[in-house]
Amino acid sequence: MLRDKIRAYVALGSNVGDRFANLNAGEAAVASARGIYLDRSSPTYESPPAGPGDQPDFLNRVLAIDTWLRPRELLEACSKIEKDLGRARKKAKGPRVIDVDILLYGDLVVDEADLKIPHEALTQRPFFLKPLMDVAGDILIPGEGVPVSRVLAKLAPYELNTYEVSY
Ligand code: PH2
Ligand code: MG
Ligand code: MG
Repeated sequence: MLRDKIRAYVALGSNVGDRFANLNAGEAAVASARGIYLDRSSPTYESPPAGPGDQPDFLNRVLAIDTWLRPRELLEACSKIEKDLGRARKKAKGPRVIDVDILLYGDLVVDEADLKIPHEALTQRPFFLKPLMDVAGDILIPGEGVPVSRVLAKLAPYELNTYEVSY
């Protein structure tokens, strides 16, 4: 049976090598993956590392996709793209050539050991929320019932340190 397509949002991150080229390669790989249609791509943002601070600044971008893949199939597709682009699994939250994270999958909420949707850090990370707003508008975050703008406003008293860049 044919499956419906689901609107999902995927975040790209890189802080090793030619970060901008790495995001472009990640985006191209997402666009050409089976079962994924790339609809929109956000501007690119630069920010200091969240988590361990002894690593270079990151570039991040968010992609709006339509996908016929189920959540776990999408996760596998993201991991495959990371592997194909030379990502080595090392330190948690450490430096990486490319990170491909599922932020949202329709209005689905998944809370499993190896798969959390929405992304477990979505509401703490301006480098996810700002580009998400760019491609999704002010959508409600599934499970939270709160619009992206409200979450960003709560983070605003702190230095957001997340700036749009172009190379
Ligand atoms: N990803 C991490 C850890 N820290 N910091 C920024 N600024 N951007 C990221 O994408 C990022 C991070 C682990 O995935
Ligand atoms: Mg990540
Ligand atoms: Mg990841």
